[in-house]
Amino acid sequence: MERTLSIVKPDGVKKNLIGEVIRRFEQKGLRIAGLRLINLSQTEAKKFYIVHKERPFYESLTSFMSEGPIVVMVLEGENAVAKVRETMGATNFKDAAPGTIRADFATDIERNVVHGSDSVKSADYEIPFFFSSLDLH
Ligand code: 3AN
Repeated sequence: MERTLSIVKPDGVKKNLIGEVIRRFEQKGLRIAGLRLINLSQTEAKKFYIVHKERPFYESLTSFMSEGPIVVMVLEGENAVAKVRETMGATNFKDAAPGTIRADFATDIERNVVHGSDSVKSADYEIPFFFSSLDLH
């Protein structure tokens, strides 16, 4: 059993895709262990994306992630990290496999609807960033 963090990003929330994203994860057999609708400040977004601090898109990415509400969720199941990444599709929607969330809904490499931890190690940082153990079921 594995846990991973996923986010419906501000563009996904604006496009009314919260339900669609959750439906796709549930269809893969993943269980929701925690779920919240929140607003991130850019300072918090910078902390969350600290691994990207040297990348040229760091400012722009963190500004985007704080432009509107996001849904943060913890998904649980066998191979949860890989299953979420598979369901999301490649970072660049142009490379994303047909039928993935990003292939179907992303419009931009940055505004790509959804986030998912890229490893168990990342999930171990990202889950407690948003959820205390009491919030997880
Ligand atoms: P993923 O979300 O697929 O794991 P990462 O971790 O490489 O991709 O990048 C984190 C986020 O940064 C992406 N989801 C996307 O919003 C943004 N991003 C990644 N690469 C670029 C890029 N070349 N230009 C602009 N934004 C990018």
